[in-house]
Amino acid sequence: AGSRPRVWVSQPLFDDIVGQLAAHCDVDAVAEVTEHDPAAIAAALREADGALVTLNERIGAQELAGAPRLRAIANVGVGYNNLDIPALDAAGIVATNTPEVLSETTADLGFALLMAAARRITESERWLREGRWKQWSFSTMLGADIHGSTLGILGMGRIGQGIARRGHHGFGMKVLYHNRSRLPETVERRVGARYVDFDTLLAQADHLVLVLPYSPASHHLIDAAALAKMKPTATLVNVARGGLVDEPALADVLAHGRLAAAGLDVYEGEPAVRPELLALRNVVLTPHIGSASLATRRAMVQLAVDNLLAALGVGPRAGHPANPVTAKKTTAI
Ligand code: 8YV
Repeated sequence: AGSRPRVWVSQPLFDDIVGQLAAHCDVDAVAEVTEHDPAAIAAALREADGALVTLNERIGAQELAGAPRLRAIANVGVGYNNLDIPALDAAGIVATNTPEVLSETTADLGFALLMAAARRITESERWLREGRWKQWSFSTMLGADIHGSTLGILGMGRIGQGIARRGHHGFGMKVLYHNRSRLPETVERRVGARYVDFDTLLAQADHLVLVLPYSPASHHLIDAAALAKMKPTATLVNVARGGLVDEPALADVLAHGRLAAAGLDVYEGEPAVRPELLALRNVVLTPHIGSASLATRRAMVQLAVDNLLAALGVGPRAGHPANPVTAKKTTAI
């Protein structure tokens, strides 16, 4: 007892929120945005009791090897595939994430990408800016309808439910979903979605949105075989993790008219985006901004700070982080 925990904050976040840690902890905060650097992470964790990290930091057995004091890692983000949870469990380290606070903001972006891809919004704008709009024509930029179409949702957590509600209540869509487990009927009714098996979802969706966690079990779930089951007129949207999709296979169907369009916020090798995707006109690309509204990013950092203090046993809610994550929650579809 007596000594204050030492915490490492891996990225510049919001100074006023991160500053709350200083009331209870000695804070070692990184001042500049950095990419994943295993050696720097290992060095930073050597003396740390706790860490506040983002998806830029991938932490597993190797990074933990020289971190005898580490007790808690608060991830800023709902997805925590950057953390090796079994390795953290084995080392007795509590991990937390930030669910709920970002669900509606991410559902908004999912819908924005769906609409932009289906109605060819960014493609149209590029074409216009290139000076190619010489005369109005009846057949310019024909796309696919959103209202009244069939929306498929793969992964029916809180973000998926937000997308379902938008589609059902806002756009009169028929909403189908597939998930590792079926939702209670009351929830299905509230969000207006019907459970189907994976192949039915692929075959019937006019627009398919991916919002499931990434894990080894969901790696490349959308591969060439899955894409071949989709309608050639369909749109694919990914606001979850890039590794869910076999990107060369996706680029191939988009290039050859076997899938109409895609809206992607996440990439397997991000921040690198494959040249095959960059070369396509029928794909809308955003730089992992699903949760990027100011209010939501602030709420995420606040929740992560609260979780970290609680897990370290200091501050007003000492001992009970609201959002612990454990290995068993990472099973996939
Ligand atoms: C975050 C995300 O921006 O929550 C997630 O899973 O991917 C994003 O909302 C990211 O995790 C920041 O670390």
